[in-house]
Amino acid sequence: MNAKLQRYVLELAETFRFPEPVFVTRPSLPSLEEYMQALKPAWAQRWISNSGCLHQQLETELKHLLEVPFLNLFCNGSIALLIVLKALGLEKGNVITTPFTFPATVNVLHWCNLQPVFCDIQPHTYNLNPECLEERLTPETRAILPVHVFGTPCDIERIQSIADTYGLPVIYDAAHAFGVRFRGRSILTYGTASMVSFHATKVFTTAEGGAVACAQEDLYNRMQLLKNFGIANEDSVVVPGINGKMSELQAALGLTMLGVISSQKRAREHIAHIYSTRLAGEPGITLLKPMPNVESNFAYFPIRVNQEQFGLSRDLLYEVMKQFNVYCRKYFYPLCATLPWINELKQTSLPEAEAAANQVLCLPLYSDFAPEQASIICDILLQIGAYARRISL
Ligand code: T4K
Repeated sequence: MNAKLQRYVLELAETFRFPEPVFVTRPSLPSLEEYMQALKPAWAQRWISNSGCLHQQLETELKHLLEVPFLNLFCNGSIALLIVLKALGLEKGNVITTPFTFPATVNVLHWCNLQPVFCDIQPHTYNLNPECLEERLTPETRAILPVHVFGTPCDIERIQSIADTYGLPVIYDAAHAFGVRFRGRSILTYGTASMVSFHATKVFTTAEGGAVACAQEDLYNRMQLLKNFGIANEDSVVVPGINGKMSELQAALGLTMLGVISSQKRAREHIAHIYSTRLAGEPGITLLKPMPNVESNFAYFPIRVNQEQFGLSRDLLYEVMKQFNVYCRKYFYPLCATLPWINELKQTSLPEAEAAANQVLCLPLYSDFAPEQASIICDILLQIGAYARRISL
């Protein structure tokens, strides 16, 4: 870091450094007493996994809340995605997906012996660009796996129309999209199936966990078998399944979260509003624009940093923020197309995804993050940017 900037950062940190580390997210947990209360039925029955009463209750409640015909719970989102691909019989060939995602999306394809074929992204949503989709189709294409990145819905209608033309299933990685609605409908009702993650960093959490929503009962039943070793009954094991089950301890946490998700969402919205208002118009910082017909879940707050206009690169800003005890995240860097076991960049030009991977930074956003803290983050960003431009780093 340039010596002048370092001196300025140290000076500014005397006023603005947070006493405790501020992470990109934190799970908002119920009290321990509430959690213990929720666990009581499992303890009473000494039934702590394998579709116990809490698991059943959570599955039913989430199915209603998320307005989906069928919903299957899993031990985590990655296994959920793996199992839905297996349940759809996708075992070889190509799957078109986005490179701008968490490694889980493409690693799951790798585990299923499916070759990811990357499609570039739309710069204004960070989602797979359907305009590039058709040119990536080949006779080897078996499915489309788009991601609702940061909870922003993909161009669902265009993707579905291409999928229908070529008779392909669309499996949405909706890991970030719990509770998002598009055109008055739950986002999870679109496509052949959607996977949502309940990891500790997500807006609805079971510590580790996830679910797949789908409209077909037979797909639900196949996933049911695959997540329980393929066991149909005590005398027959009918498919080579795996253990993908959610435990009662996870389900109990989920049940306690159900009562607070609306208020938590309002709190996140308030933080997002502070960031949006204060950072709008800042040179070199681009925010995601709210989309029409979308009810957001305010899961992430990505900003895009243009080095020339802001004065600092995204990577330098990330380092500078650490000096204020603020741990932002470079979601999603490195680009999945560059992972050594995937390395598809050689064949594909992905300029928008590469630029996003080098410029996007997620700011802290969670429901008990104080609005005053969000304001301080804005103060830091604005002052650092103004200084960097003044001394033209
Ligand atoms: N598809 C997509 C598009 C995904 O983004 C993900 C997961 C998946 C699929 C797979 O779903 P799961 O199999 O995970 O259900 C985090 C999460 O681990 C990961 O679930 C998530 N996406 C990804 C976007 O974020 P990391 O490597 O950033 O996690 P970590 O442990 O560094 O946590 C981030 C921050 O959260 C920490 O700095 C502090 C805070 N934190 C974390 C944990 C675990 C807490 O405050 N408490 C905690 O318990 O990946």
